[in-house]
Amino acid sequence: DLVPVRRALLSVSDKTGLVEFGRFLAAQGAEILSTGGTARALREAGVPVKDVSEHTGFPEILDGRVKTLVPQVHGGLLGRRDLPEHRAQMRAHGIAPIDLVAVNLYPFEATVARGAGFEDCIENIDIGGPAMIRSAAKNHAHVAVLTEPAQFDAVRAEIEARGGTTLALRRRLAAAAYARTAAYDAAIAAWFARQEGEAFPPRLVLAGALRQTLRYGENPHQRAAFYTDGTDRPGIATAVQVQGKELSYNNLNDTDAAFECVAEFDRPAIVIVKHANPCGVAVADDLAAAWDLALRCDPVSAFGGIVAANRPLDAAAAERIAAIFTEVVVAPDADEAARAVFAGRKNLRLLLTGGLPDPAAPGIAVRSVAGGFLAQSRDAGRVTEADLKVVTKRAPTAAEMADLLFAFRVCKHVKSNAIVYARGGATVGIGAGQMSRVDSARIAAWKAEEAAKAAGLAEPLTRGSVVASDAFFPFADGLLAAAAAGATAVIQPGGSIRDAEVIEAADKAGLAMVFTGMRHFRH
Ligand code: 93A
Repeated sequence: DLVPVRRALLSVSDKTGLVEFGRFLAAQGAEILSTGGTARALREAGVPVKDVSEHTGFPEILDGRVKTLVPQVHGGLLGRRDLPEHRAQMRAHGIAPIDLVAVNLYPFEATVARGAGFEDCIENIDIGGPAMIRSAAKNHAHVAVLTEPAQFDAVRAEIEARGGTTLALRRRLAAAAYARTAAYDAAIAAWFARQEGEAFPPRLVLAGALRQTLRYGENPHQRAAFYTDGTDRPGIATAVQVQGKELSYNNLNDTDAAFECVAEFDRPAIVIVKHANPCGVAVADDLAAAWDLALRCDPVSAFGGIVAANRPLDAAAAERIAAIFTEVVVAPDADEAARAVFAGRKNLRLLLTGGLPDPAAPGIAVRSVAGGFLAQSRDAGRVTEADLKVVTKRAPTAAEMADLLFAFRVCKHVKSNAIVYARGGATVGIGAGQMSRVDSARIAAWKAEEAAKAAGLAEPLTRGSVVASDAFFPFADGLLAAAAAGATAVIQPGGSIRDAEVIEAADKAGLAMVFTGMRHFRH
């Protein structure tokens, strides 16, 4: 299965390593065919090369749009050397076999990334290159195909050692080749969809680039990897890990949950996450104060948690955070003093992202189901005071109103059924992921009682709090459970057929209640 390289076709936009590789092939006695710019670069370096147009007897035409899209090239790549019939046809049509192809494509992705105009992007869609890559990869039984400069060395080493390419190497290269053309077309499709003004492409376009292979997935028997989507949206995908152990799948998932939540707030904010749910969220005048308030909500769960901040970390905040066992800290940045504090906690993973995710940014959320994918636009919904409708006799006070909006924004990041109690810019009880809304309300209140006992408080912090519900209360029971826990005001989407009943119960209990008209389910 060894294929010596008698004829090679080199056609590369990125000319890195080209001359060295070409010189090596020429020294092996290979005939080198090349397209315009590649041939020029080789010739200038003194590497013997033949223009593809000379080889095929057909000139490069249409501004280079047709350079290699000819039977002499594709026949030379696709013809089976093991079939006498193929060999006879190739001879009859003057088609010479090509044993190795090195192609890297017009830089479409880079052209888009530098903000080039429509026409420029279109011209940078490579047609001939992917065609050659796909032909050669299909015929990997006889042809080696290289798609990036990083592969030159391995191929060269094998030819030096064995006098040709092995089938095993050619198959590996073919797999990489199809991954490259698939990603290339996905990038083009995603760009086209954006040109058409679609925030949400009708067909799912995954143009992911591998960012990191992970040791395992949610559990040790699952394999996992982390891909970026090419949007460069600040967040986990742009994070630089400053210190600490390797990040796991669960770390990344939890860190994203914390960071996307903390980005919702304008004031200095801290979010602590466990198992993808916030267990403490607070805003305050500075991060250290926000940390103290966030931790108070559920200090037991916060142990071993993930902490996100929406401001560069300073020493005061870092010292507070480092005082308890924390798995990951993520923030836009950290000053020298804060970094020095974390440096003393060797196992703590510190991630700095250079920015915050934009909660209002369009994007796609994907999950898999048996045999398919579910895709939806991100939940970019944000309720403001202007959206609220007061439905009770009593309207919320200004202080209640601020906490209501805060609590509802937290709710968006808590798994449904979500109930969030808040007071003074901090969560004081969070009920997540229950199948019954009234259970979420009770669990949140019970956790607040436990936290109060542990802290030696006379009464739970839910006394005099407000409460947010991610979806409407289907019955009055959940609302009454919140009132029993001491909530004085309620925020919820409304829209239940029993709204009238729920409003009446709120009025009877002296609660103020507002409807958002927007639901924030999250599963
Ligand atoms: O314009 S193309 O789509 N048509 C072609 O026939 C063709 N053949 C090679 N692009 C084509 N290529 C691409 O040209 C290669 O993929 C490579 O990126 C580039 C190399 O051009 P040059 O050698 O002139 O720099």
